[in-house]
Amino acid sequence: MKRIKNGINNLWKIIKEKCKKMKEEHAVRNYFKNNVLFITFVITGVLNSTLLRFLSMHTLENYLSWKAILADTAIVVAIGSFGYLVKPKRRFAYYMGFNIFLTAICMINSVYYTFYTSFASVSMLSLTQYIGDVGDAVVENVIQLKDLVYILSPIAMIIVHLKLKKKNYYKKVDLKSDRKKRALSTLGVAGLLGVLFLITMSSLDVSRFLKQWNKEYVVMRFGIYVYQANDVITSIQPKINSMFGYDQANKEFTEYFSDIEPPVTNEYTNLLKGKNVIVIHGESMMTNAMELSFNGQEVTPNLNRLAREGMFFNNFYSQVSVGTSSDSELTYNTSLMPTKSGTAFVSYSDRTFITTPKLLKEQGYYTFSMHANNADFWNRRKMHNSLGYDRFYSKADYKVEKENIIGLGLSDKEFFKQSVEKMKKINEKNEKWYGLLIMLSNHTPFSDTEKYGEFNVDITETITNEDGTTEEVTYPYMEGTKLGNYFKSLHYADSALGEFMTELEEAGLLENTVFILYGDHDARLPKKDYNRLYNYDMETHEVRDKDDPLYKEYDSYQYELGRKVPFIIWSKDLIGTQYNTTYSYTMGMYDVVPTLGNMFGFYNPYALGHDIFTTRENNIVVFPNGNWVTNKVYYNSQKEAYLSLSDQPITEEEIKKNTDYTNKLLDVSNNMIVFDLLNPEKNVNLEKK
Ligand code: GP9
Ligand code: MN
Repeated sequence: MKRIKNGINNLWKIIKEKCKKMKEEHAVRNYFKNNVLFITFVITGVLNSTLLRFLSMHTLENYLSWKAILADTAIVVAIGSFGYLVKPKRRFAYYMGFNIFLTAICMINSVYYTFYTSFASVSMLSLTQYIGDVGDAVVENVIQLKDLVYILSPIAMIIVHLKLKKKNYYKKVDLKSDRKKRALSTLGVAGLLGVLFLITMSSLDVSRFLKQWNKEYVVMRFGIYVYQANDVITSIQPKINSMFGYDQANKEFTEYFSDIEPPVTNEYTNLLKGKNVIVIHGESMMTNAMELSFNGQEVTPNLNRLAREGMFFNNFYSQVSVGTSSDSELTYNTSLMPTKSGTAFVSYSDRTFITTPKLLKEQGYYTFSMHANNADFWNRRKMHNSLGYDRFYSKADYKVEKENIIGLGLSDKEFFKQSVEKMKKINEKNEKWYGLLIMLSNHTPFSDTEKYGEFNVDITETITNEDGTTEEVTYPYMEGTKLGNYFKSLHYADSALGEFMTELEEAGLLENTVFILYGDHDARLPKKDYNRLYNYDMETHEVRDKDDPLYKEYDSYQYELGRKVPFIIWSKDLIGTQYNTTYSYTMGMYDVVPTLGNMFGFYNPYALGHDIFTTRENNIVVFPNGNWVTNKVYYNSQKEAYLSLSDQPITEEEIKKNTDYTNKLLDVSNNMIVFDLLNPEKNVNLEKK
């Protein structure tokens, strides 16, 4: 301890002496005097990046985000340090070149942000031809004043340069110290700033940086320069991934599909052919919440009604990876699994996909998708085009007023209301249509509780006193927990769904229409909250604690199996028929394409899932992490352990067979996307089945 104290004292002494010496030698003043060009370069570069953030994202979080300034400074100082290696005569050219480059990054992103409320990506360069007719942000003038302000930076550089030239600065400047030393010490400062930045990074920062799709967040925390450099790397990576191993991948792909049986007909074949379709992407909707009531009030009365009146698949799993919502959309539309690295929506949006909208278009359908969030979120602007939607209605197509915002953006109630108006027009113009509506309000962290409306997640009872008077007593239950807030949020989303159904009915849009709903993924809620939920004793109004013999642990298996999401097919014509029932087959998102294909009369020969009415009890659902589940067993590949789900015996052979099947399927799926194997121009062996 004493040693450390002494050490600190010594260090402090050295710093003090150094400072004193510097003061005597006017070191700071001299440094500024001798490095005017470099300093101008750094200040203008950092200022431009900061201006871009401030003029684009108007949130307090952004204004206060100092991390981005740190990262920008580190980058600009690092670039600037190499300027010292350049001969003084050429030094201005070096700094000016980079200044123009950095200014261009800011300007392009500024214009891009005005159009798309997001930041530019080199992978989007091919899309610039559509800039005029995106219809997403109707802007009278492409370039606005705020996009031009960045030009002040090169102007400042030129002015400074001319002044320095006049003073003969370039002839004097290098006499004092040698170039290499200056370059190295400046690079050292950049490195130090970089390290300082790295240690302030949170795990959320790291994960968002690696995924790169939440562009606003990355720019807010890392600054535009780091964002753009990372963007170049993530845009190139898929190209590198697809450079090696094509032949092997194609061979395995051909073999895999030569073993697949052609579809067979059953009592569901063509059952829904020719009907209009409304698909609801139910953000974070989970099946287990459908079974719950608080104080006699169901969490999801409308979902439950749809489930009661339609075809309800209550053993249905989403199969997402890090791409969450987008992975769900991918698998729902294509019957392919998420990619092993990156996300298909962001890294592989230019690949060829065989999709439900494309196949329905062959039957004369008009296809559209609607989502009131920013179109670039998850790269949907590009990807929904690749998936075959004729039109993607995004945030810019909706009136988003402040009082209608919940969580990430426009509230579901308002989203549905405005969507119905658009759908009425679509219905007038098109004989048959298919539309996907992506919900938004029920999104983590479920903290906008005051906007969800009243839903009591504690237990309230009316008790009668001895004197005959009554009073209401509330027992603490789920109030204040994340799961409790989730129920409130879900109850809101459910009521939005209810209002939507009423609006559709009033608009006559439910006639000859099939209503399909899927939960996109689970809500990633804490296990401890489930333990509280399932260990509440309604008699004693106590939550059993862990030591209680009646305490039932919600273990990791239950948690994983509890991540089921609803899948419902509802149509007025199905109510009361033999089809109007609950199906408990183990089913995954990748089974939707073949199952709907059978019912609507289309066929995707490269689907990885199955028609559930053909496989029935014999289905298997694989997960991107290598886990899998059947009606009999759930297998966890990380633990290499399983949980039996029936009384039937499970053999080692069976486990191995299913694990091999899972690994093969994941490989083939990944290769199909990475090597673009469904693109007839790239895969000559591709024969239309
Ligand atoms: C964003 C929304 C949410 O537009 O779909 O995406 P998620 O965070 O669930 O992947
Ligand atoms: Mn989602």
